[in-house]
Amino acid sequence: MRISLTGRSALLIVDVQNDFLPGGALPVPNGDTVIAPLNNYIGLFAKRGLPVFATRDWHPKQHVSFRERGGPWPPHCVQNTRGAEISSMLNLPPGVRIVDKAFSPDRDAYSGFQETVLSLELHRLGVKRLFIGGLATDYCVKATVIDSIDLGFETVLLLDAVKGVDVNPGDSEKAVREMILKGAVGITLNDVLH
Ligand code: VGL
Ligand code: ZN
Repeated sequence: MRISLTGRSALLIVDVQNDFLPGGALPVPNGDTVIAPLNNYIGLFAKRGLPVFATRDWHPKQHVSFRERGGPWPPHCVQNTRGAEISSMLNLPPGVRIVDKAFSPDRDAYSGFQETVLSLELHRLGVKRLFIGGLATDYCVKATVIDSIDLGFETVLLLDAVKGVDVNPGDSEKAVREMILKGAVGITLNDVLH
């Protein structure tokens, strides 16, 4: 599937934070394998002067999604901790726009669009085609891709730059199928015409 990097394209990197990487509080198995491919995509976008966004899961202490409050997850990505920092291995370009999400103590938000200015900023920049990669395929990537499609963006899923948690075996594959069925275009780096 060949796809063009048009002047109205943007890259969105979802939650590549220390806590979701090996050694973190909620590690995605082999989550670090998304970093090299994402750096390749960042290079393509940066060279063209196209916008790059990065979301952060940005929870207050004692967030509703944490086990101590009956949620499904161990504490992770607590605001202003090292675990919440975006990996320093990611070569974010100057001018990267950071979007924090899931900051309300009593609500979770898997999508980067939920309660953020992301769609407003994308529209302001004239973005029509959104390329999405990062962590985790079966949670925040999936929710972000679905919202992106519902908001009318041509939504491109970076199959070589996503990894899932797979709480149940097969969750990530199932999530990819759902995103494609919904209208996402699944590609790898070789498919990008530039
Ligand atoms: C995520 C679990 C909990 C994600 C965030 O970024 O996919 N997963 N919080
Ligand atoms: Zn979270």
